[in-house]
Amino acid sequence: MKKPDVSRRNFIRLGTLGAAVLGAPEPSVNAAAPSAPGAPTLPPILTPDADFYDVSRGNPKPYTLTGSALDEAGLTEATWRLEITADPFVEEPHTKLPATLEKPRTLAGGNALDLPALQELGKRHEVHFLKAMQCLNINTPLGQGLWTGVPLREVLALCGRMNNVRRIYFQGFHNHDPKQIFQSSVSYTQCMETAPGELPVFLAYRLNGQPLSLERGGPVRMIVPWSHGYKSIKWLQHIFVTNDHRNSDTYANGNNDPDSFLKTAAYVDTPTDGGTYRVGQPVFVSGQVISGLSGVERVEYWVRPVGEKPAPLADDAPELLAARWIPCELESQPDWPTLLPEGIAPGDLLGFDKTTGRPMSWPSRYGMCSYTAVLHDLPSGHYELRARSIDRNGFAQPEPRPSQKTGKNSIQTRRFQIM
Ligand SMILES: Nc1nc2c(c(=O)[nH]1)N[C@H]1C(S)=C(S)[C@@H](COP(=O)(O)O)O[C@H]1N2
Ligand SMILES: [Mo]
Repeated sequence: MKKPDVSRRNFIRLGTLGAAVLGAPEPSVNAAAPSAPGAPTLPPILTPDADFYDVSRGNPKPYTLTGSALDEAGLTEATWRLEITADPFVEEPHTKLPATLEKPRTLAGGNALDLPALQELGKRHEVHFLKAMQCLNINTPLGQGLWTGVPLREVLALCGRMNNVRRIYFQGFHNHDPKQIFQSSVSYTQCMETAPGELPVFLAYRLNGQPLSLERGGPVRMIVPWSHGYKSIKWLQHIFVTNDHRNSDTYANGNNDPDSFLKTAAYVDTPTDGGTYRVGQPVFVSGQVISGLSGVERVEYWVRPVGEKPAPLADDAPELLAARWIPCELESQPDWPTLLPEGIAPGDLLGFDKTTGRPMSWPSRYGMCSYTAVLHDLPSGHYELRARSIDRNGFAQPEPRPSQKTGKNSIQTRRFQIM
C-alpha cells in the first residue's frame, strides 16, 4: 500500500469546482463543514482515480509494467482478454459432478471475451454504483468512486447453460506465477439472483466516468458492492464456475472473514495525532463515515482531558460507554447532477431513487461522506478525541460485530494538546 498522503486528498470538491467553471452559483455542497479559518478541506465525494490509496500484491506489481510487457500481460485495452471456464473439481463422497459451461470462453479456443464485447454488453446492461473502497485490514477508507460496468450474471450468460455451479471464483493477472494469484469469489446466488433494487456483482471498466486506470485495476476490475476491497479483484482475467462450495478467497488466509460486509464505521482525519493548539483556537474534528450493511444513524464524538501518557482505553470500557458523546454534523448531499460525470444522471445510479435523483439513504449504502464538529474553549491540557458511528439498529461502533477480522472498525483515538 502506498503511504496515505494527506495533501493529495485536499482537493476542492468536484461539485463546487464544476459549478465554478460553469459560472453557476455554487451549490451548497458543504453546508455542514466548518468554514472558519483553519477548518480542514474535506475530501471530495468522488475520489479521483489516482488519489485512491493503493493496496496491491504482486512482484512486480502489475501496474508498473510498461510497453510490450504490458501487452503480453493483456493489460491494455486492446490486449485485455477474459477467460471463463468451468473448474473440474469433484470430491467424493458428496460432490460427484463437476461444474460445466456450455460455451466456455478461452484464449486457446480463440473466443476469450475482449473489451469491445464487454462494452457492447454494457449498452444493454450497464450499471453505475457509488462505492467506498475499504480494505478489511486497514482502518482508513481507500477512496470512493462511481464505478461503471456490466453485471457478472450478464457476462456468464454469454457462456450458455451452466450445470452444477455453486460458486464463482475470479482471479487477476499475477505475473504467470501461481504463488502470486490473488483470488476472490461469490456464491452462485449472490451472482445470479440480485433482488430488485439490490446490488449486482459487476465487471467495472470505468471509474468516475473515465476508463479505469491500470493502478485501479484496469482495463477491467470486479466490483463486489457490499464487501471489502479483497473481493474487488483488479486486472481481472479469469472467471471459474465451480462446484466447490468452499470459499477459497486469498483473503480467507490470514484469519480474515472472507464473506465480510462493509462495516458502518467512522474514521478520523482531524485532529491529527499529537497536534497542538493555542488556548482559544478552535479544534476541528473531521473524518469520513462509511455506511455498511446496517446504515448510518449518526456520528458522535467524545473528548476527554487526559494525563500526558494516558493508558489505552478499551472500546467497551465502562467509562467510554457511559461517556457524554456529542453528535457531529454529517456533510450535506452534493448537487448530484453537477457532481456526476457527463451522461450519467443521478437516477441512473443503483441505490438512488429514480424520481428524486437522491440516494435512498445518506451516506448511500456502501458509500461514505464526511462528518465534522468544532471544539471551542478547551482549557490548556492534554486531550483524547474519539469518534464513533451509531448504526440504524442503534449499535455503537465497533458493535455489533467487533471481530476486527471481519472489517477493521475499532474506535479511533487522536491525542492533542491545548497550550
Ligand atoms: N489482482 C489484485 N486485485 C486486488 C488486490 C491485489 O493485490 N491484486 N488487492 C485487493 C485488496 S486487499 C484491496 S483492499 C483492494 C484495493 O483497491 P485499490 O488499490 O483500488 O484501492 O484491491 C483488491 N484487489
Ligand atoms: Mo485489502
